[in-house]
Amino acid sequence: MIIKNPTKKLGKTLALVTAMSAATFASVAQADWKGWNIHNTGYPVTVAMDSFIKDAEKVTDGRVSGRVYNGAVLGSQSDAIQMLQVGGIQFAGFNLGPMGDAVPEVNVVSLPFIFKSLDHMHRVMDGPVGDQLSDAMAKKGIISLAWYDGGARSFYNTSKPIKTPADMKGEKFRVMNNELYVGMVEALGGNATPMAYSEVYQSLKTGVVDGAENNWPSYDSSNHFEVAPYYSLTEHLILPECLCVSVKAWNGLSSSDQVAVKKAARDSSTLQRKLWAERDTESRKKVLASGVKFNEIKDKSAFQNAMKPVYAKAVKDNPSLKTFIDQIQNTQ
Ligand code: BDP
Repeated sequence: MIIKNPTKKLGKTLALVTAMSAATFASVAQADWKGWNIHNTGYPVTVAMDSFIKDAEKVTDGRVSGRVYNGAVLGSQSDAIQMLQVGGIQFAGFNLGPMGDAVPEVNVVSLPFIFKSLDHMHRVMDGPVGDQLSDAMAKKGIISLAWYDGGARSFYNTSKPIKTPADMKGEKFRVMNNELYVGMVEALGGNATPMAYSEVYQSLKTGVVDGAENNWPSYDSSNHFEVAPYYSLTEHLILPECLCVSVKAWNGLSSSDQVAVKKAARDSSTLQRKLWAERDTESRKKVLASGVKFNEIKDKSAFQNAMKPVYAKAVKDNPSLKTFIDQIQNTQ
């Protein structure tokens, strides 16, 4: 579901947080951090988040401690973004895709084909653009401590390879919660349904949707490959992920603890990127060996050209994106 009225939704979340037990708040005062994570045990983000919170405890002599709640048991990603903003949870590993509603500047990373490669994304996010996006997030209550990898996302579906945009006609694809992705799929000729990650497997299986899009590790770990065995290498999105902390939790730390916790976050990012590269290869091998029908798209220009109206609309809706687009395109 796209959140049409963020203020109303935020009110609901605030009520939810207020309703949380007093015990929760008492423990938060002792810096007992609750971490939201959408993935399961062993996934690169999960391992890195666990390593971060353990390190944070060590380097702050226990002034920060906590645990990561896997599998989105604390709520959907959109709910978690709002919980982080109001301090209902203290840290999270987020894909930046659904962050556009809360922090419009971040939508620049959701523009299809904006990054030329994973290395290019690293150079951008580890440079001034990444810093400016962090500043924009901080203004909305979210401190981004480090950028994690999320690979390249491609389309997959149940019945046929997507060789050109024409193959998307009549197909319904699940997208993450961001209107920009609805525009992206429609510009390619398909139909789009925003949906929580946890609902996608069943929806593919029962035909509620015909396809979805994701990177190799998530295509593998979600078992979507079992029900949607055609994977077409569009690589239309290279989405960074972030290790984020709520402003409330962050402001509760002394400045020396902030420095130490930030270092723990950066170290976890080094670990995550290494694990990501390994997992990307492993997952690809695994799903291909299990019979996934792989369609490599040598020339992606038809997909890229179809994105012009998506860029135009994004800039019209949010003129500040123009400078970010130029900066990213000018980053070698
Ligand atoms: C995965 C991301 C996760 C997203 C998920 C999705 O790591 O954060 O929520 O895709 O498609 O690759 O919803």
